[in-house]
Amino acid sequence: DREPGWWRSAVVYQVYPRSFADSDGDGVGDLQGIIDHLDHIAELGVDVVWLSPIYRSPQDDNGYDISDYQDVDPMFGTLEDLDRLIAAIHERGMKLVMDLVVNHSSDEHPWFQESRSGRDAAKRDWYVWRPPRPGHTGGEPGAEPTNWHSFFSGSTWEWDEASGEYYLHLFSRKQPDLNWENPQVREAVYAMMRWWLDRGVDGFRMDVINLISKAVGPDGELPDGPAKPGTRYGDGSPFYMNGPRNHEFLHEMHREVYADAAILAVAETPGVTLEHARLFTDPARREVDMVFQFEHVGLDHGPGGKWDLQPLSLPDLKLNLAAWQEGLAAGWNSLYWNNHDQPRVVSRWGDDSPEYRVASAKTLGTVLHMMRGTPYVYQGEELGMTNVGFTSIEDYRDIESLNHYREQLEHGADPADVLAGIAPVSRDNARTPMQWDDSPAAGFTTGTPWIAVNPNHTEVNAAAARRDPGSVYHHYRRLHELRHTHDIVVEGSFRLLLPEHEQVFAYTRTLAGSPTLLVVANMSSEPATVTLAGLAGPLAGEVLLTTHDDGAPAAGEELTLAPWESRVLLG
Ligand code: ISL
Repeated sequence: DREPGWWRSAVVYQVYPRSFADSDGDGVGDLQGIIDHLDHIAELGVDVVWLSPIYRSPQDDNGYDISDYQDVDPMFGTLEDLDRLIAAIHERGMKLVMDLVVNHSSDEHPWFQESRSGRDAAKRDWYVWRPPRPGHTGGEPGAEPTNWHSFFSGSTWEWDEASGEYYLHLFSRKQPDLNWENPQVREAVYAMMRWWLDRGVDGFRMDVINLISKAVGPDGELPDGPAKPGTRYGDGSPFYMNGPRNHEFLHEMHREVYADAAILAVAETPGVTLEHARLFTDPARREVDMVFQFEHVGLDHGPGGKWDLQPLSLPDLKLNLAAWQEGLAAGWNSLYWNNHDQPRVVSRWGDDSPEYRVASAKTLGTVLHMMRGTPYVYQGEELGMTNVGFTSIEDYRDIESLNHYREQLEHGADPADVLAGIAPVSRDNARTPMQWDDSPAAGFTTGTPWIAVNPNHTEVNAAAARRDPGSVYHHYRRLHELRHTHDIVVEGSFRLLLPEHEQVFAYTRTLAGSPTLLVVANMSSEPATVTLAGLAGPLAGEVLLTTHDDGAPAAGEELTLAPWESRVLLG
């Protein structure tokens, strides 16, 4: 019952199972917890649930290190629980997208166990093994085959004393990269994907799928990258991002797995350019339906990268999103502020003070959801959940934050400075437990949560939000309703207005045979006045959605907005 292109009018809700709902009191979320709370998701009016990994895993990177692709980790439940979840999702008219993590596996996967057993092992070539740098002894600093810096700090190469070679891991040493050059690897992945489709899932979110093709030379050589400031490593990304055979591999996957299945295939693609995104998503090329691009979530990174967060320039954000709206006008965008890797948007680009938290969360939602593409809502975003504000390294759980802290201290950095860099951006901001109610563990668990609950759950929680018609939750519900009732929200062409304005994000959507849709949003904590030339009609049109019921009327082409006020108008 999947029509081709069904995802164009869909809204996706991401569940991070570990932090969503714990049904058995062990402090970790599980599949039964998701089943118990499915009505919260269904009543929000979303169409698709995307589940972060629930597969068997040593949990070095919270499940993004998989040791069995065809089983559920006991921490989350059983395959039978998953079958019940799939059925419960389908019963409510929703679909299920699974995370697909095949750039790497766990080092505890039987494939890797076999591969590391010796240089002549049958599966040796399923992973990326290389000898030490010529003239060096394996295991000594500087002997790594390339100078690449891992996403999770340190080298991307781990020395394996027993078999006398290094293996590649772009992420943690417990996440060895699979060798996509080997056709047996690709066939094993495709077979596994077909098995999941037969089990009833409706799509895949493909983890770092634009890192699978490494720029391997004719003799297997991999080049050094340019030096990375502040580390003793180099940037290897030119040799593994959007690599030489990336499109070929995705085209092959499409042909071998889902050519006729009308699934949702969304590629997570850090470092993707608009040019590559066009190729990945061009329907004629038969690769994937849409990509997650990372340019907009990199705009506030300073010279020191993500740990050096800077204030956002609104004109930069508008220009960037407009470039993607226009650049993929013939294709399709995914739209997101949040996921399990990003800090909470209301703290990052909104105003999480008691005065403006609700209005800024709503306005951020409006600006994103009225664009062209498929919106993704991350659990808790619909409540306006905020960053957690941890002050001690003991509070953190995320391997990326912990490794960065350790690496910086080794380089002599001041611990307080490093902590200050981590706090606003750590992935753990997204991973504190879902706030269901105002009870001590926020209704997430009857036990001790694996990571601390945000203390503001006494105010910010689902029970309170569902009772309050003025909540972020009900605003998101209306945004989803607009997408489902107005073709122009799905298909209309996008045009940015007032690109230089420092406070206001405004744009139109137009569609033949429809009045113009106008979005005008004050993205600041000060009042703002704008003149929208030629738009007096839409400004005086029907109000489809607003954050402030008592907003000032437009005076011709001029409008004054309260702090964080936004309006969606049709006229
Ligand atoms: O989180 C990031 C920056 O803080 C990204 O660089 C992130 O590591 C990158 O987008 C890849 O993310 C995905 O693959 C990782 C996993 O840790 C992330 O949770 C996942 O979303 C490795 O599987």
